[in-house]
Amino acid sequence: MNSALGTRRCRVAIQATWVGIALASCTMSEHLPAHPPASAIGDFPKDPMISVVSVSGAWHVALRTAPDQPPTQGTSTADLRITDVAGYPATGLSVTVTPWMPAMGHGSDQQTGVTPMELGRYVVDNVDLTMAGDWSLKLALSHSGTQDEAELPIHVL
Ligand SMILES: [Cu+2]
Repeated sequence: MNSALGTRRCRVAIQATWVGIALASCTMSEHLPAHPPASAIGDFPKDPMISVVSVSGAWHVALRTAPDQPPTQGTSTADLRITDVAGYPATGLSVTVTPWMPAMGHGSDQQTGVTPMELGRYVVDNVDLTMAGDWSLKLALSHSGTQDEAELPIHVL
């Protein structure tokens, strides 16, 4: 028995196992994301749909939406790009986002998830706009213990 050959066979078998696992996980991932992770979403429109200034005046917030801008009824992803008054990216903010329909006094059943990205960019998953009409995204912004708010009006088609 050639032991070197035996070792090689074993190594090939291990590699084949890993390839099998990799293939299996690739196949599985095709079925996963109804809501892909924020980090996987790159395609927002070049121009923001709207830009607002926070209540205190400290932050400028630009909103983009995907897959449609303006968003259609259903679940969207929002991209917030936040800068300070001098135009520098606002990194390290704590951001929460609540969809709200002011005229009807209700929000949505789903909770949004906010993922901080590079350069003052915050991607908001699971923005569930359950009806057509006028909504607003209510933002709570917290930085170094200072609280602030902003509101982004959205007309949902
Ligand atoms: Cu409503």
